[in-house]
Amino acid sequence: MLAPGLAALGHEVIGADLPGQGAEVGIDCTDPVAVDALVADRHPDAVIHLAGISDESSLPAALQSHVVTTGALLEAMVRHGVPRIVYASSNHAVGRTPRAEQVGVDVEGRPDTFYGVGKVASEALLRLYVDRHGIDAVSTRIGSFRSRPNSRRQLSTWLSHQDAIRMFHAALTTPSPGNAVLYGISNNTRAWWDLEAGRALGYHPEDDAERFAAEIEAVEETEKDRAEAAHVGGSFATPEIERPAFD
Ligand code: 15L
Repeated sequence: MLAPGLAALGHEVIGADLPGQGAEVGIDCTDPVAVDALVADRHPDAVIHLAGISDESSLPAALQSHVVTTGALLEAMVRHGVPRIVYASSNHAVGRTPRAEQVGVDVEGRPDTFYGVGKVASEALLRLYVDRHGIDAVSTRIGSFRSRPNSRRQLSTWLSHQDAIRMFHAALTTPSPGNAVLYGISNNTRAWWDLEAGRALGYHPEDDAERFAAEIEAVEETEKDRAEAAHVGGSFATPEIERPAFD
């Protein structure tokens, strides 16, 4: 979805994924040697890092999947002079934050899962490389990336496909962001994450989950809906997802 969307805005996109997944380049981003060879060979202007387990896992798997991949990409970028990375972080980096009117990008890292820990640690790694090497890094704390919202929580957290394209385009093209963080949600009437940081970077979302509200609210509110409403991270901040750190 993202690759053709960015191509339509004039970007030349090289897609990379695990071998056998149908991407132009088959690569395991946890392998720093392979990542280095790819960056040296194709020398992109920027990296968009979407690789990683998108759900909860063991602690070692989360660290490998989120932090080691980010480290491999950053090392290769610095070695080969690639100046910018846009990172798919997540709302789960701050998922244990109680729901408030507006959650800004400056709230403390407060993960709700090992997945969230991986995102906080990756954001910290980006910060280190910005400070050490002067690269630009934009962490997009993505909400619920879906073709449409499917729950009460997602009336607040939805990120539409078209807004995701707008968001990554802005993060790639905004002048000199340094180390920046934004919330990756659409222009939702019920948003509780502050969109100002994104707007300052040129991200102007156009979709609003509200047009699905009547349909979603026609179904009776469940216990799960109520539990999801307590914290930013929704179900990731409930006891059902808790698991031991090690398999
Ligand atoms: C995420 O970061 C996850 O990758 C996805 O599975 C959803 O849980 C999403 O956040 C969300 O919060 O809705």
